[in-house]
Amino acid sequence: MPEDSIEHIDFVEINKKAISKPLVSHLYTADPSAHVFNGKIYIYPSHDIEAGIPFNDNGDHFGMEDYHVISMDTIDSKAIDNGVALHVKDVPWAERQMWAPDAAYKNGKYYLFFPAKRHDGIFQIGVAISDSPVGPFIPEPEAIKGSYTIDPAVFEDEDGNYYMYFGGIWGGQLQKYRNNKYADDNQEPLANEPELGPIVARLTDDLKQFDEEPKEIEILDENGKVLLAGDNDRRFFEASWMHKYNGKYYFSYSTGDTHFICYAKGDNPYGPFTYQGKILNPVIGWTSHHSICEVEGKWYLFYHDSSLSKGITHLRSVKVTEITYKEDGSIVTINPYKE
Ligand code: FUB
Repeated sequence: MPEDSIEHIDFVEINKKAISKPLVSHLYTADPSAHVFNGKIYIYPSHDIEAGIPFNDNGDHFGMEDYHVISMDTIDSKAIDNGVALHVKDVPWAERQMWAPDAAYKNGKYYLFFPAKRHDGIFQIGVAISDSPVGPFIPEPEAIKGSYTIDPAVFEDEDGNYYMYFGGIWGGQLQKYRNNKYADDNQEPLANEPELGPIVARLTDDLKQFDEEPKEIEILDENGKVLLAGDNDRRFFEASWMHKYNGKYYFSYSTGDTHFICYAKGDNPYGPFTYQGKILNPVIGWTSHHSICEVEGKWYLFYHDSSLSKGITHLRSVKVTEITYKEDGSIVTINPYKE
């Protein structure tokens, strides 16, 4: 929902209608990446703060400085805040804006992947490592070579390969890149041109680097054509996520300025993916961001909204609700507030 409409919202009413409550309310959390490690649920969110920077289309008001990992024994149990897992002051290459992270587990180690702005204002993606799923995480001294833009999501395929999906337009800077190269003159494509797709790269065995040149992903419409940049209700904006269901690859993402979480399906981790529909209708707040995670045989959507902060775009709260698949593998669209 656009920021200019919040004055007209009755937050007491909307919170009564909300299908789920914030998992934690003593701090603001957003962009939840959920995983089950050793039978327990771990959520890797952004930690929203009031940085005192006015709203703008570059997202400068999202001035986050650290990460806290949230854990839950079961989907219904209390969510525990495990304290600071990584702070920007401990990341040599990063200066500010610790945006949406993700995590992965391999060979006894936990890996936290996170975007941040370098000292020159350009986003890159870094990795930090821990023996514990809740950190503290020790950052690598440099960002991942060849990484750019925001919102890393790391997917472990059944064959043991790990892939990172990333990218986001506007404040996420993806419009400045073509073929993995930055140029200040580059802009968003025109409305009748193909969209800028999300980016994917397989990770090296130690999960510290890309193992290949990142590739742009194609999201196709029902006629097999790449979605157009002007197709704002369906085109990729940010917040990549990948999960596998019944042998198919489900790539999901946010449409940004139209505030939907949508998904597209494919037969391999690189796509192409064919657009299928909406998973989540707009939430209170400008951004929408999610992850999809299987917990004890049921599938859940972790998402956020700004209902607790009464609509303040950059003060969000992580929530969870169950996903329903139809027999044909499609996902039933979720309304975050009951009619
Ligand atoms: O949290 C900052 C940014 O807002 C994320 O990186 C985007 O996905 C959006 O949720």
